[in-house]
Amino acid sequence: MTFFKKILIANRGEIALRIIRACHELGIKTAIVYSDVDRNTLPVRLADEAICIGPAPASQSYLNIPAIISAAEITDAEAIHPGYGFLAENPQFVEACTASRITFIGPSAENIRIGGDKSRARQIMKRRGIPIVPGSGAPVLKEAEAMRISRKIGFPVIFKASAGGGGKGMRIVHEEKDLTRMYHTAQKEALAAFGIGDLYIEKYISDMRHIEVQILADNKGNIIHLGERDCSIQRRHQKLIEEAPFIFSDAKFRKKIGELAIKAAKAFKYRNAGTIEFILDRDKQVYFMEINTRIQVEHPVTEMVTGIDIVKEQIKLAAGQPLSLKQQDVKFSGHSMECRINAEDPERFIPSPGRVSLFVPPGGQGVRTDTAAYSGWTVPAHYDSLIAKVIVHGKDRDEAILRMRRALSEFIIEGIKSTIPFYQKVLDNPDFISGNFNTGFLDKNYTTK
Ligand code: MV4
Repeated sequence: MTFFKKILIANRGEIALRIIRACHELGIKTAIVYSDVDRNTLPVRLADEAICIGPAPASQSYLNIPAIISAAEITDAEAIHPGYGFLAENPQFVEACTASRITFIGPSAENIRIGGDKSRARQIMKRRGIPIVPGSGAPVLKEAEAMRISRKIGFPVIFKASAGGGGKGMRIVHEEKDLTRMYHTAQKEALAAFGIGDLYIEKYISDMRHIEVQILADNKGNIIHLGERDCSIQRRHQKLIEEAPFIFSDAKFRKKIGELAIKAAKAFKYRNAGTIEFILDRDKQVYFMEINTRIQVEHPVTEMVTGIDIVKEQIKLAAGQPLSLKQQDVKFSGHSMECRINAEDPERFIPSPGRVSLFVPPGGQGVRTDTAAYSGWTVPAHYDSLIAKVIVHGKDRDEAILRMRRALSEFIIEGIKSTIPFYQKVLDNPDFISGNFNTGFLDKNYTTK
C-alpha cells in the first residue's frame, strides 16, 4: 500500500484542515500554499510545510496555477488536493498538474469539462436512458427556438446557463409574454459570469427537492454510491442545511437513486469522488440535474451516516488503489445534519469580516465541528464567509435536530456576526421539523432578500 509521501493542499480554511487530517492519518506529509492574509491560520500551522504564493486576492494566490505548481515542485509533493472552489473544477489546472507529473486528487480533466457543460451532461444522460426533465436537447442559440421549445414543453419553463453555477443566468419564465426579456437577460448574465452565454431550457418543476448522491469511482471503472443527501434548504442557490438520509428515503428509494447515480457516473467514465444531483418532484420522480466534480462542502453528513472518510478515499483512489469497499459493504446508520455557519449578519446575510475575539466550538457526543477558526483569528474579507460547519449525528432525525439545537446553543463566536441565530429559527420551524419543505422553503418563510 503505497499512497503518496507528500500532498500539497491548494486551498484554505476548514477544507484545508480537513484534508491535512486525512493525510496525517494516512501517514502522508502535507505542504500547503497560502496568501499573505492567511499566514496566521491553523492549516498553515498544522501542515508540515507552508509556502506563501502571493497577496490576498484569489486571482493572485489560490487561483495562480504556475505559483501552485511551483510550490508542489519546491516541496516535492507528488499530488495536489484542490479542496472545493478555487481550482477544484478547472480542467486546465488538472492538465498543468499532469504536465508536471503531479497527481491531481480528483476526477479527470474530461470529467470536469462535462460537469461544467450542463447542457451536454443532460444529453449524455438522455442517451443512456437516465431520466432528465423535459427540455432542450442542446444549447438554445436563438430566441425563436427558445419560444418553440417552451411552447412544446409548456410554461412555466426555466432557462439555465450551460456553463452555469450559483444560479447565474437562471430565469423562470411563467408565461409566453415574458420569454423575450428573460431570454436576453439570462443570456447576458451567463455571458458576464462565465464568458459563455449558452442557455438550455427545462420544464420548471415547482416545489422541487434537491437530492444528491455521493459516489466513489476507482481508475478501473468500479463505482459505488454512499447514499443520498437532501440539500433543499438553500438561499440564493447556496445550500445552508444539508442532511442524510433524505427524510422520506427508504432502502428501495436509496437503491433506485443510488443505481441511477452509478449509471450516470459510468456514462461519464467518472473517476474519484463526485456527486450526482437530482431534482425530485412532488410525486417523488427523480430527474438528473447535474454532476459535481469535486469534494463538496456537505460531504461530512455522508461520512457520519456511513463511517467512510471520503477524503481518505479520494487520496487512495487518486493513487490508483482499487475501491476498498463493495456496494454491499456500505452500511447506513442514523441521521446526520450540517449547518453552514457564515461570518454574516443573520438577518440580511451581509458579510461580517473582522477579528474573532472569542471562538468556542461545540462538542460532545455526536457533534463534529469542521472549522479552521480560533479565538484571535481575523476573518479576511477576501474569500467566502464560511467559517464553520456544525455536523451532528443522531439515531434518527428527531435526535439529530435536538442535538443540532444543543450544539448551536453552546457555540460561542464573539467579535463578528454569525448566521447561528438564523439556524436556530429554522430548527424551530414546524415545516422543517416535519420534513415538509422544498427548495422554496427559505424564500417563503424568511425575508432573505
Ligand atoms: C430547477 C427548478 C425548477 N425546475 N430546475 C437549480 C440550481 C438550484 N440552486 C436551483 N435550481 C432550480 N432548478 C427545474 N427544472 C428550480 C430551481 C430553484 C430555483 C430557481 C430559480 C430561482 C430560485 C430557485 C430556488 C430554488 C430552486
